[in-house]
Amino acid sequence: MIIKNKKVLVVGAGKTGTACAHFLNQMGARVTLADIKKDIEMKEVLEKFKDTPVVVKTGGYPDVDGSTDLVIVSPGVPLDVLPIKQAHEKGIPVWSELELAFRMFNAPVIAVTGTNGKTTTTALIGAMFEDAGKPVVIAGNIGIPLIEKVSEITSHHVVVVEVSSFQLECIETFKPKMGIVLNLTPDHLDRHGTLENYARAKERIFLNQSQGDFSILNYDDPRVKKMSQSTKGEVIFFSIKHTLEQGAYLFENKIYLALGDRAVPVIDRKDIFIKGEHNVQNALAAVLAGAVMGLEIESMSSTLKTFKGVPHRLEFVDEIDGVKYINDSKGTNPDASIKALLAFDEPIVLIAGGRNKGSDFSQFAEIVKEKARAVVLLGEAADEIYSALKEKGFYEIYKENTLEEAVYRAGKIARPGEVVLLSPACASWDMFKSYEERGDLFKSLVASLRR
Ligand code: UMA
Repeated sequence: MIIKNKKVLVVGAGKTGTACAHFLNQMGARVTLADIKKDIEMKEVLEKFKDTPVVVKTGGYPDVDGSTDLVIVSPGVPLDVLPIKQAHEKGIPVWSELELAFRMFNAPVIAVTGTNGKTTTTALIGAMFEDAGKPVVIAGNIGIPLIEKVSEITSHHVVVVEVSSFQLECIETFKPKMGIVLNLTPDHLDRHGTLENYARAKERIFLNQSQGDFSILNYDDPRVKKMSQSTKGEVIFFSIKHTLEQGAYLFENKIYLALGDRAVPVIDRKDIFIKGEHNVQNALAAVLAGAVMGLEIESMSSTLKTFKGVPHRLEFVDEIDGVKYINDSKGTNPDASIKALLAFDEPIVLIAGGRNKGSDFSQFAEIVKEKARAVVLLGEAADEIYSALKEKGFYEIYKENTLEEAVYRAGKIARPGEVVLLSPACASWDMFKSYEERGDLFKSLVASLRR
């Protein structure tokens, strides 16, 4: 589609929407950027576009009539909002930013999705390419809209992009050279309704794949394994539990790569810098992706020894009076926080709670009982988590109103040799703009405990 002079409505004016509006305006489109937020909350956006032809509509959306050529929907905007419905009725294309960006460059894409681990895996694959001296662009749900990067991409680049179920819902031609699905556990059910719908959205990563493309799947996750039936790409599995004839697997605590007719060792599990079983899984997927795309084993193994992970994901903050403080603000669903809890041998004082995205907390409560000595709860879901914990017979629970109070409380309770872990099992949106804002505040509160 030629963008010049097209009338485009961009719905949602967060990171994605503003980046799309900026890009489309530069391409000569006639852009309206709309958001439900009122003027007062949109000062920055209004300021950014004030001297441009982009029309910023606040406090709601304009009607989509027959003169609109294209609607771009931000990932956080549900698809039942009026302008999207109107566009569908009139046969006007509705794309995610991922679809728009994909149409703007010509380079192979490695797309990573899954419920948990996708940010770490995306960053890890990106680091492997960087360390090997190959031109790479890293973007997507990781926090940098891909559209912001398209001008940098040449045909020599590899584009590593983290994609969410929300972004995949509105693709049309998006066709990654390599699609990776790491795992699938309940998340975003408030938006997708059922786990089946959520899985279907994730599976769209393979929608346009054909011969010559690769579908990398987790052999140990039955829902993900089953996706092998719905892709036309070449399926390659990774597994932590099974020795595979082809693919990447863990055997006697070593990562092996079996491509073609021989299996070669890549790295000892203990030498991988980022800890936890879930990170072995992420490493398996990354090694497989890198090897298929031509990276040397030695180079990937050296990256695995040095890659420090991503901020807000099991991020070490400080050790004060023998207590380690860990920021896992990216633990925005029970499964992610279970993985965080399991990554420690020390007793844990857990800070949890926030906005529940439709998850059930019973399994989370079981693991909390096993791994935590005390829990400090906050946010909208505090009562729900409280009940789930009590049901499992866990009573060492404190409730606080703010993150500040929660951190001070945790600092008081924690004994030398213990870990204070912020891993909320919930989204941040009841109290913060993003999990990044929540994690950053946690880090500065921990710093203030030192003073
Ligand atoms: N808005 C509306 N109408 C609505 C809902 C929201 O107008 O019905 C407006 C809000 O008022 C706000 C804007 O939309 O101004 C926010 O848009 P957005 O929620 O799509 O957020 P962005 O800032 O564009 O960030 C998005 C991703 N956010 C979500 O998917 C919720 C970011 O992923 C991503 O990093 C960024 O694009 C760049 O690609 C965050 C995330 O939480 C990290 N993702 C989920 C996850 O990882 O589990 C999917």
